[in-house]
Amino acid sequence: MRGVPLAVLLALALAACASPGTRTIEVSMTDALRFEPGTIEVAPGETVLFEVTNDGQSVHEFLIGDEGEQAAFAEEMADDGMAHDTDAGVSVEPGATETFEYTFDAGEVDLLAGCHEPGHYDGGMVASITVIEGSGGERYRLALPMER
Ligand SMILES: [Cu+2]
Repeated sequence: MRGVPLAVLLALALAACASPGTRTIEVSMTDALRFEPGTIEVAPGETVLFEVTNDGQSVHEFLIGDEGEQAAFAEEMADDGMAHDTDAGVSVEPGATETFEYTFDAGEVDLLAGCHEPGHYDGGMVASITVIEGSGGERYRLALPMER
């Protein structure tokens, strides 16, 4: 370590800590009323960048919530017929891609992602999201590059 300025060591240590290693998950939505992938596993407390692409001809949405929240989304859609634009997800025009970040709380289990365009959710346009200890491990490897 002699001859290496302390400031350089500190900078390296900070750089290592500053990398949150946010995982990106690509999701495709189709007019077959399906999400691909249909099941997603995340770690407690993990922040995921969702990259949601609409591969269909009609508008689709990707909204994260438990069963009660999905019911509320459906009700809102029935009330005003407006596509949603919330922290819980995105509404995506045909052929477009939207991104959003979502952090999964440690206490959340058995979440769903649903599309609430008329008839889509009931038609099976729902994906399951499971918060599992030990999944999404990449972020820990990425966050600790100096331990190799
Ligand atoms: Cu849809």
